[in-house]
Amino acid sequence: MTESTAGGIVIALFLLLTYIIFRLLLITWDTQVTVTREFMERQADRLATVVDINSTTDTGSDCLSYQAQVINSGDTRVADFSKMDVLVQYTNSSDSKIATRLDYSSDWSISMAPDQRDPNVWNPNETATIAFTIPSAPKAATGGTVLVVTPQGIVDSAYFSCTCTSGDTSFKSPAAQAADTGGNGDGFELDPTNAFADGGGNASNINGDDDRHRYHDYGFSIKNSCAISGIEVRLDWWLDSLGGSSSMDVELSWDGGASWTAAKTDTVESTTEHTTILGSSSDTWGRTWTATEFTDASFRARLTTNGVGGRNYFLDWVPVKVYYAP
Ligand SMILES: [Ca+2]
Ligand SMILES: [Ca+2]
Ligand SMILES: [Ca+2]
Repeated sequence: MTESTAGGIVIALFLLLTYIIFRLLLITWDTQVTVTREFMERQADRLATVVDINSTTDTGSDCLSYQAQVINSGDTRVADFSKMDVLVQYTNSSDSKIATRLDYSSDWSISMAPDQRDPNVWNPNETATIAFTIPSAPKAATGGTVLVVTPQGIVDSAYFSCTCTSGDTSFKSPAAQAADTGGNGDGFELDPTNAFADGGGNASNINGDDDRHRYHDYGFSIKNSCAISGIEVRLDWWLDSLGGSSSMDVELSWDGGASWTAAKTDTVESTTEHTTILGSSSDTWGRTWTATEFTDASFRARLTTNGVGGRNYFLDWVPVKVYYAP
């Protein structure tokens, strides 16, 4: 090998090494640039993303369902809602602190209206309705905080509460019944479920002096932020004949039949159906009630047919109306 050949090989190796190093630097530089550009784009997206919760409302009588009106006031559209987070925190009616992430589709959903541009995509300036359901009702007269987090990590929060507006349940029919002790122990033994509706046949208590019968499962749904201002029980009933000593009592229970109010009595006797309303919009039957005492598990109405002489008692309907106010 001549000296000049050896020199050429050294130079060639040097050039090859220089090229390899240069390529490696270039690749690293490209990667850095790409990473930096992606980061800058994400930051720009972030800065361009703004959501504002305009309002929240409760949409059910059970204080579990709410809606938040949220405007996309930034420049970024949101298409993948599964990457959004909706979180709530509040104190529930058992005094437990709840802080939880709600699951997309099962616990919350989103809809845009109007949604003319890109259906099912939340475009800038579109207002979305986020409907969410919380796992338990907030403590009476309190609310909670809902946080909406976009896929870019932008957060807005708002207060939600379950507010009571004055009203009444209208007369609700029972959907369950059972004979109670008293008299000969069989209550309205014939067709007791006929008292679930106005008309459509009647329940009968034959030779039924002093029998008792429970009606319940009225299906009330009263917000737990409401106070109870009155209770009415309607009786549509009559007798087989007048004796001057027959009447019908109603008592109410708030704990599934363990405890009862004092009785109210209809002393009107008739041999054709007559309607009496016991209680009133401002009569709470001698106690202070909570909304939860009207659930099917708790609320009961008990009828007693008072009399002598072996009267037959006929009952068409026994609905109950509850009045409530904030
Ligand atoms: Ca009977
Ligand atoms: Ca009737
Ligand atoms: Ca009936």
